[in-house]
Amino acid sequence: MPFTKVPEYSAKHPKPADITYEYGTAGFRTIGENLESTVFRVGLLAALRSQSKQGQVIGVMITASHNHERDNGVKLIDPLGEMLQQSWEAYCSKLANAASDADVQSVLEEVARAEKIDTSIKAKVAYARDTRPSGPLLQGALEDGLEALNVEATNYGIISTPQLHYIVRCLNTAGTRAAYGEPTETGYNAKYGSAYLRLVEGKEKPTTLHIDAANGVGAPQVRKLAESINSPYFNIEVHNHDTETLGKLNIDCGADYVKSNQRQPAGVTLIPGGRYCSFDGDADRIVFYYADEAGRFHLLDGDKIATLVATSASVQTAYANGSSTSFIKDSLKLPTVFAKTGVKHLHHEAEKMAIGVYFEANGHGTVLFNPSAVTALTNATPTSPAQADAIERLWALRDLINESVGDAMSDMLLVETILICKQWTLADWDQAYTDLPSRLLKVVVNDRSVFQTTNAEQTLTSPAGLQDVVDSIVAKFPKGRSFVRPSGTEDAVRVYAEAATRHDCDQLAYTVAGAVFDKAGGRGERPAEFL
Ligand code: G16
Repeated sequence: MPFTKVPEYSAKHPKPADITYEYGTAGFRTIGENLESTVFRVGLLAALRSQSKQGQVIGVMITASHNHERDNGVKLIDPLGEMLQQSWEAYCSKLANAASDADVQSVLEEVARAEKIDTSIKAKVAYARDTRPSGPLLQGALEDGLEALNVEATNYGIISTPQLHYIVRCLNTAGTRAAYGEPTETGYNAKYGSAYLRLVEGKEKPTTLHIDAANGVGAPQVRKLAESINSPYFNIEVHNHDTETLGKLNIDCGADYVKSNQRQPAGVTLIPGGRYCSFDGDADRIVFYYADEAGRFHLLDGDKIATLVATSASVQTAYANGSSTSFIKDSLKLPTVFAKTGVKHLHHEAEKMAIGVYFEANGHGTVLFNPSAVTALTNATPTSPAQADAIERLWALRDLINESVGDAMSDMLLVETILICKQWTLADWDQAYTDLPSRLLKVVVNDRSVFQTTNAEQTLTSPAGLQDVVDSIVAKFPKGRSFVRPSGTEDAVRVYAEAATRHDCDQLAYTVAGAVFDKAGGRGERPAEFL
């Protein structure tokens, strides 16, 4: 029987009785030391997922990305490097919550039956982790899960999340017409670095790009990318690169900090005319920023990246600043659609477009070329040297983009390419439109599962009556917009607000957050009253 060894292995990684796990926005996320049983079980499920895909390689990434260092997480990556098919998320949650070691075996049997899995197929898994202190413990648990089901497993070490997505896609497409590249770190750097140079060489060289690496895995990885590119066209200085000292990851730095606080990270002094960007802890998000002559901070977030890149349709979430949506529709005259938060939702919408651009405001996104666009490019016959050059540049552009998932390093090279080709400074790019003032707050409540939403998460359907309260508050503010949704990566409810002025925006955000706290079981400190 394929699963007979499972209970014995499972006994080494007992599930804490009082915790219920849920596969959320980007897999399981919680305090690292509470995740051992879950990561072990994800290893088991990765094996079944691989068998259900006729032995293609499935990825397992251990990371909690932008979250605090004490947190950790784990997610599965499907064969083309995309997020796990959503119908399997329920299996993940069920397995993670199985009460006993025997139940773990029963759930596996149930999944194998439901999905008609041939368990004699050799399962293959590629795994990696970020720099978090709980990483080695969780990696050990994962390896036990893989061993229990005799999986052919490869450890890719400490790499960025998008690098593992890339590697999984490379492994499963090797030797086919869709071959994506060499499934190694070196192959990743060579692919993206050479595409970048093909696009920018011969143009004017950019000035230094200052990178805040959030004291995470992006620091060593972007340095390796720079060594591989080895050109004055990629001249970087890496800040917040301490991955050794405990307590530094994502603290007062990184893309999430910069976006949420709308200020530069600690450890970086902004000089007017300088060029800056921040990665998050696992290097799947990026935001840019600069200081103007008066020293004022200006943020170029995922919305701004989308408008820089968009030549075709785009996908946004409710967090997209209202000004960016108006700019895409009214000035670029491009269609834009809304999806729920989480790149897994945006990715699927973008797949429906010929060239689909999707970015979350937090800096997580990419560009997808669907098969019809690739066929058109393949069949295009140039009738002039200029057309031949344009086609060649489009191929290089496609090679520059990590289509499997949002990727800070690939996105950074994409933005640099566009800025170099247009000869734009960050301030030039920023001119396109002015963001409405916005604010994102967190409210801790007793039970965030009571928060249910519809309309791409912009409208609450539960708790009963709360949406009416939000609507009545919003109505008082010119250009006001606010929504409330439960986070899928943290134990909190998020409140987003934007309005015509900074004062109105903050008042709106804190009033809505206060109403959530009062009417839906707020815990701890009430969101500070805005005066
Ligand atoms: C993850 C997801 C993103 C999402 C973010 C916040 O980011 O990949 O798509 O926007 O969480 O999600 P939530 O508001 O549900 O907590 P990351 O960078 O942490 O992987």
